[in-house]
Amino acid sequence: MSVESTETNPLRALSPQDLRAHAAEALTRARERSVALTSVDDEDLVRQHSKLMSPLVWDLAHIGSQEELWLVRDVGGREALRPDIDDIYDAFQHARADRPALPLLGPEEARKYVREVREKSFDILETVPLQGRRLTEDAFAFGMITQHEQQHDETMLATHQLRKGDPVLHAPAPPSSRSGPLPAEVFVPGGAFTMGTSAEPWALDNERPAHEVAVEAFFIDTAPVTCGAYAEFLDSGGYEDPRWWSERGWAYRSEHGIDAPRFWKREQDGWWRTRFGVYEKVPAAEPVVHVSFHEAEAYAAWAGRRLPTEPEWEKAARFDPATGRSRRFPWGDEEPTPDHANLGQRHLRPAEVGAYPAGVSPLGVHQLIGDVWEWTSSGFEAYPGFAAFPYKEYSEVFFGGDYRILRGGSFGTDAAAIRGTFRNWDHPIRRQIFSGFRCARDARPSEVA
Ligand code: AVJ
Ligand code: FE
Repeated sequence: MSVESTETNPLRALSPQDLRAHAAEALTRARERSVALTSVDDEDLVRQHSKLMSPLVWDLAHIGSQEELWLVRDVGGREALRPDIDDIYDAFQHARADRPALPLLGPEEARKYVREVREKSFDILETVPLQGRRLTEDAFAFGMITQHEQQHDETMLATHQLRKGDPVLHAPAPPSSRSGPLPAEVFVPGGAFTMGTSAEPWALDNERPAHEVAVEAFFIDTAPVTCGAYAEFLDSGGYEDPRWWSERGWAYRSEHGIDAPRFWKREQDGWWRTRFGVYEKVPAAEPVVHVSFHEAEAYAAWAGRRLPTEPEWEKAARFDPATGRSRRFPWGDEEPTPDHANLGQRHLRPAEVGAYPAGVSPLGVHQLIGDVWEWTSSGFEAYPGFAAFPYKEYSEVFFGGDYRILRGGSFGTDAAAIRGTFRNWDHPIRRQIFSGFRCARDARPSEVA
């Protein structure tokens, strides 16, 4: 089987002018979102809403700082605007919990700083040659910085979810199910497939290179595990029974008094949750969100199943049995549209299972992209042939650490920051992120045929 063809590189078809326009548009969309997420009272901007998160005003200036570093100084070769604040906004220098105590730029200063950096970036984007240097080939650095801003926008959205008080974010409800009843699981044939990418222009270093991976035949859930199914686990005493939990998971649950997904509360008439300041009944048909890896793993054990490995998840999402090729997205090679997936904070919640029939994979798996990040059982490791680019601190320093891979993006992930190959990772105890999961199981010999 051949590895992916470079014909699928969608930016190679653009003229240099169109490529510049495309990058400018992506940067602008990210900035509109950052502005929306930071259009809150100054007090809300500088406060630390949770020890797990930075003050929003840190994220904002950090977005500008990374952009200054890569687009203004490196790509543009221009002089530093604010070399004095490099340290404050270096995520490796200060843990989130310590960031409020730093001499941060104030709200107006931070807004002015990111505006000034952006003006210079646009100036550079207009004139810098988009060839001859790997950083600017396919406008990669502009894509990388767009994704960085969108990733912090998702982080800021998680901060909003932790914020107490009346709602400040508003969005229409996502579509309801547009499918009939779905089969519980989908069969994925065994054999090699192409994992990762060498052709995707804005793929980050950890997604590269494309390589063959063999996977045994398995079954994967057609859709993410719903709140309704998860509530059955809860209501049958699943959180009180160590049988379902790993040793670490049980210790974590016991030490932290974890007794339901984050933001859930048991009322007389069932489960309720707080969602961006709204208190509401938990919707049974929606994918469960705000669970840790340990909780996902315990649910899977209770259900007599397991979490998918990272290669299994990617094969379910990308493998086309008709051609043997791996697609960019489950639905094909086209960029996501609102019909394909619940992405980009267009809605402030996951959509019901069955809401995106246009986004289904060739094998029939639903909602792999959008709605909720999906925990896999895999740790974060380099692909064979990995090379850090353009800096070790994006991926390489995290390889082999205490992380689990999450795939597919959530309702809070922008289309610019997700694709079939995109890899996210976090500590197995994390659940303030928009994390859910689906289950898998080995195929029995009699089922392989
Ligand atoms: C890839 C989502 C784990 O948000 O910590 C942002 C992305 N890296 N700034 C994160 C990132 C540097 C990263 N994740
Ligand atoms: Fe960052």
